[in-house]
Amino acid sequence: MSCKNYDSCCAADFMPVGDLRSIQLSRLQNIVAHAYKNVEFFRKRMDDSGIKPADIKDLKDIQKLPFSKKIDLRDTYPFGLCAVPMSEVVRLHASSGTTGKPIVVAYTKEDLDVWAEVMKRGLAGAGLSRNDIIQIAYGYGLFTGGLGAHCGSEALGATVVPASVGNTQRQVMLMRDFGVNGICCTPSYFLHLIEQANLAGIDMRELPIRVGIFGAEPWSQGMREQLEKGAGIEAFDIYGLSEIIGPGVAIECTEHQGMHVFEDHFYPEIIDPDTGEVLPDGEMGELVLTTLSKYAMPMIRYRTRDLTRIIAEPCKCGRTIRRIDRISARSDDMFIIRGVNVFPSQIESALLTVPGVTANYLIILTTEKGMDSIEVQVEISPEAFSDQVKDLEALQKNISKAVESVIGLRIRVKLVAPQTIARSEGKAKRVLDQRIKN
Ligand code: DLL
Repeated sequence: MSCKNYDSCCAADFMPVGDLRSIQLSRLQNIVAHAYKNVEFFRKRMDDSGIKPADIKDLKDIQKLPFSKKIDLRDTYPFGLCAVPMSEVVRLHASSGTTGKPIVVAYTKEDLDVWAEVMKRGLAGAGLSRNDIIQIAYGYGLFTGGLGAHCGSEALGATVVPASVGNTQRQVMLMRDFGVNGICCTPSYFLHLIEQANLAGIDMRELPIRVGIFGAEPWSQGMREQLEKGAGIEAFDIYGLSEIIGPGVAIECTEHQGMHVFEDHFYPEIIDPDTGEVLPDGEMGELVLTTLSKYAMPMIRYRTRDLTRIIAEPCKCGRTIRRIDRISARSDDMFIIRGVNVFPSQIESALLTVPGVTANYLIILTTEKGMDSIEVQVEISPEAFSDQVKDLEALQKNISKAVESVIGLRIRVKLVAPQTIARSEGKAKRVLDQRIKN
């Protein structure tokens, strides 16, 4: 076992696979019975599919259960999927999404304990402990990022700095003055923090910070390199979604070969997004999650829209819980341009292969002469700036070539000065779609 922090990790991460599968099965049977008994929506869906809780005899039987989707949460807004009386609900969170009403998620006291436990296991696996000071720079409020990371860090026994988002200069000051060792925030916000520190004459590489827990949005390997180099830290990818619990569904260990899913609480499947067919481990598809131990609002076979694959091979760290690969994209983020399907994450990966390009970029889609057109605005690092037009033109050409080789489309590249593109404090907005819709 090569986990450097085993003592503070939960043994559940390392339990024999057979034991894990039997825990999963008994929890699945319980949660399905609970959802069937207490939520009309699940009862009706299961009745319509001709399946009863007693039909779940094996983990494979999960495949008999119908899927649930975001629209189901919208249609039952706000509390239609609650499986316990409100007197048992101690917290609500909500995710705004892009349109209409938010989706609401509810937690019992025990649900919050599970959430804190998985976050604690994740932070411990990333090498943090009670001896560390952790700054939480995810937003606090209805968004699950802030409080999720907060309660997990407290459960770990670390010293928590509940900074929330914003007031970037002050965040840098707190990091320096308190001697913060770990930070939890979106990767795009951390990039902004590094920049602001540099502007204030502070080199983050000289601060005690050593671990970053980054998630809530897709980020590429190139982005990881920029964050690790810029701040002298080790960056960990953390995944989660409000509907399932919030952050802490899966997180990388120090091997950085995918994110371990806390499978004793969240059961992962990968399906073909078009047919709904369950795909074998290793194949790319849409992640479907079932909460095995969340009682206020259980979620059964929830289609996340996130595209990834399950990595079932044993991890060098010794954890027996399986991993998912980096979320390569969210199917909703895909845009179609001149008939080609493009994900913003593909563009980010290509951009960051070009030296001198920063991870501050914006994709602008417009209609020109009745045709879709794509422009990528990119900030280049101050060192890459040149007063020689030919240097800048060459850089522009390299970027354009790198992106074209990945997406197969010619794009226009506009180099913009540092600090031109709006920074976000939460999830970065990467695409501005100004196309004329027919
Ligand atoms: O973003 C929960 C969270 C907070 C996760 C902090 C990690 C850290 P939602 O606002 O409901 O919840 O958004 C969930 O964000 O379905 C993914 O599309 C995306 N997402 C979350 N983590 C990652 C990640 C929080 N590590 C949606 N990589 C999910 C890529 C991510 N996408």
